[in-house]
Amino acid sequence: MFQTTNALLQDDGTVCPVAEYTARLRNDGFLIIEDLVPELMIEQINEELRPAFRQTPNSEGLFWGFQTKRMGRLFTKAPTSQGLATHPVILAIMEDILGPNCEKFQINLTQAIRIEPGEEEQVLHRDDEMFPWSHPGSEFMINAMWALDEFTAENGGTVVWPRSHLKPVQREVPAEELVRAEMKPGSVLIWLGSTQHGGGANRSRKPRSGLTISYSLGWLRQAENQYLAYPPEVARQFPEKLQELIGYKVHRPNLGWYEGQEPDVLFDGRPEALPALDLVPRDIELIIQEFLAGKQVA
Ligand SMILES: O=C(O)CCC(=O)C(=O)O
Ligand SMILES: [Fe+2]
Repeated sequence: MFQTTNALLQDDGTVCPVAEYTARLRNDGFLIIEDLVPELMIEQINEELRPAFRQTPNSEGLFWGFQTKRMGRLFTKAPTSQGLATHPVILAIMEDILGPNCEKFQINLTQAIRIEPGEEEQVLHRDDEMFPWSHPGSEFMINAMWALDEFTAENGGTVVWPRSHLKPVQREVPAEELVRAEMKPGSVLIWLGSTQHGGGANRSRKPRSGLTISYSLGWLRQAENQYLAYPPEVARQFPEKLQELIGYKVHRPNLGWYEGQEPDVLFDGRPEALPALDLVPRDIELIIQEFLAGKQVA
């Protein structure tokens, strides 16, 4: 795919309307993109996740639920999910909304969520409530939920309160104001960190599985500790863009270095005695240069 500022030219010659997507996201607080990846890719991910789901116990907690399975570290458990994380349409949306407020955005977490039959509705929440900041204001997190099974109103399709990114937090909302995400495997539901939503109750007889990958401003703490989830010996196998997204590149200026270097030096072994480098953006370098030049003249 070829990226312009607000559209992506896709391999089949059609244009993907990123600007339209982000306009809807900013307006409604959420967006569903149908069939963004082929169902075959999702089948592959389901296959890769099968053993891990089998070993994962139900979560325990009033927020995470007792009839729900949740697991992280998805890029190793299901390597095919790496392609969801770096999907050009998703990255273009993140760049448009998060990009202006950071040097680079990052992955905040990966989580496969299987809502089992009988699970109750999750309490409505904003995903970014852990940050001491208020809304409406700028966004610092965005979530992408990929359907691994068909999502329906009955089986636990994510419950979203449209335009709630502009409203105070409210845990009880009249049912007619809520929408339930209904989508096929391969479709993705995207919502802002400030949009109020929750997992749906599963009144069906089969589990509902989804795969979330959330993204945040590159200078925030990540929810899932990416360096423990993917230590250097694991991350060195990943595509370069994914390495950057999980945090193996410095967020300029100076956030996240290792021995004063880009952390991805660790992929080449552990070199001794590295020189500490200025890991600052070009504009800061120029300010320092100008300041020093001025001092010489004086
Ligand atoms: O599983 C879902 O549909 C949403 C879950 C959710 O919002 C969360 O756990 O933060
Ligand atoms: Fe959530």
